[in-house]
Amino acid sequence: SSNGSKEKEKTLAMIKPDGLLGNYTERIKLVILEYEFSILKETTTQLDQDRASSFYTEHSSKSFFPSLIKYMTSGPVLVMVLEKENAIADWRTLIGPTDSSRAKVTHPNSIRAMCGVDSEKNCVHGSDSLQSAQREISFFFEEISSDSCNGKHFMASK
Ligand code: RTP
Ligand code: MG
Repeated sequence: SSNGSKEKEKTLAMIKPDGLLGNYTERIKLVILEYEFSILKETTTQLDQDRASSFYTEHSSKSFFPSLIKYMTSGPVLVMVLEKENAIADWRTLIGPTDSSRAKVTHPNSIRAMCGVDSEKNCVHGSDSLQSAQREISFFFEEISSDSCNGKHFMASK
């Protein structure tokens, strides 16, 4: 900002089904706290096919999409809103590259190296941009948005 103060940023972090199943939650949260993120909100939820497909809609035409949806619906996920300066990029750095088997070689201290398995089962998610972070936080935590309050449902009830 113009006065040089450092502004906090929010990102959406998720522990995917393999992370929860493998009991990695505590270890991942230790990393989160060690790197001085604040956990503003968290909830555990089971995604169904529609919600998983909607969350990963950008990948709907990819060959790996059916497998991704099967994976993401295979058990509950833990979603968290993390906050700190530069949260979006810092969380992406901490989780490491998409392919966990490669992460174990190139980024051995990353979360995906610690608890992921391969290019699909990589145990965690992080928003990849400010726009994604806003969309994904709303997806899980602000489902009754101000838009819908001001939209046709609200108007129709008048
Ligand atoms: P995420 O969105 O989950 O944080 O992961 P990412 O940005 O590192 O990777 P992205 O390209 O957005 O892919 C989303 C998720 O799809 C699965 N995937 N499988 N089999 C494959 O080649 C493949 N590629 C991606 C992974 O679970 C990946 O995190
Ligand atoms: Mg992604």
